[in-house]
Amino acid sequence: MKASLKIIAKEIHNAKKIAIFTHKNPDLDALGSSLSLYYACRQLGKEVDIYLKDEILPRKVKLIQENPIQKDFIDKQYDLFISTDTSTPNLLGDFKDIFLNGRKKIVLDHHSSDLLQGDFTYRNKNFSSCSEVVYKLIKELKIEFNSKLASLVFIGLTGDTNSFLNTNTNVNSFYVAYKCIKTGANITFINNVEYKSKTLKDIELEKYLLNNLKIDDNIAYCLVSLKTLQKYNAIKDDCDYFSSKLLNVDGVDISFSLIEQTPNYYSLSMRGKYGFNVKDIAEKFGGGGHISAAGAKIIANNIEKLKDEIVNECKKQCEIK
Ligand SMILES: [Mn+2]
Repeated sequence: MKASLKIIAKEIHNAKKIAIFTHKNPDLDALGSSLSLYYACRQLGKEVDIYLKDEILPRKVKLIQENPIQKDFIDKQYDLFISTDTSTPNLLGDFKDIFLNGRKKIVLDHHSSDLLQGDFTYRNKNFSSCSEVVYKLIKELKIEFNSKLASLVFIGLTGDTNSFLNTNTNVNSFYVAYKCIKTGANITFINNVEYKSKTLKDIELEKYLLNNLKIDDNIAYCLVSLKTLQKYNAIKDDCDYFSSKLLNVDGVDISFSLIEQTPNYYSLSMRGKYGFNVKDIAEKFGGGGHISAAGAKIIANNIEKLKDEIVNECKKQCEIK
């Protein structure tokens, strides 16, 4: 059921015990939105826990500073389950069934697909990040927006807008960023950790990207096999920015990276310039996301063949445009 943030704030006020969930393979918005909500609920004096199975990368732990996330669910007879930044049930990973069976569920999101529904759902596609949704909710909760909350909201914002460069960046992104900075979000620290802390391994991977990128008309892509990952002692997450970086090339409208995470299991990450819808392409491969930033997980046994299929879908999408 669709609900206003006013009604959701009332539900939070009425609850004693709250559990918060977000999507697996958490990005900065998943962490920023769920953790800012966690601390906001704590400020209200609620008994609150946050659950996520995934290991958080050291750089992300450094960003969020404290890590209260629990891996194992404890059934405390919660009054309320809240999910942030999650569009479909499967993205809740191991907590999917637990969440779906919750006695009262709130869904806070900004994706356009709406397969995950709560008893109270607030989903606003006009926001570039779910952290902006949480910012608005914090205002409704009438609690102090302090520097800790501001830093977490800003982390989500900078993540989902790619430092305010993605086409989803809009007046609300800058408005909330302004509020965060005014409230004391430590943007110098956040920018240093997120954008200016490359390791030598990162530089080697960037060299790989620059040496191996391919351009086909207005489409740019890079393939990374498991063997390559192993050679660089890297994991998929180390290459997450490849697709964004490829979109910076003049004349390129759609970019993607295809990374073999485990044998024959591929992670597709796509980016599109303004007017190019990569969400529809990702959906053709079982994934989803936003118009300008989307992805999918694909099982395949031939990376070249899979790449050709993706390039073909990109070309079709350019024709539709
Ligand atoms: Mn998001």
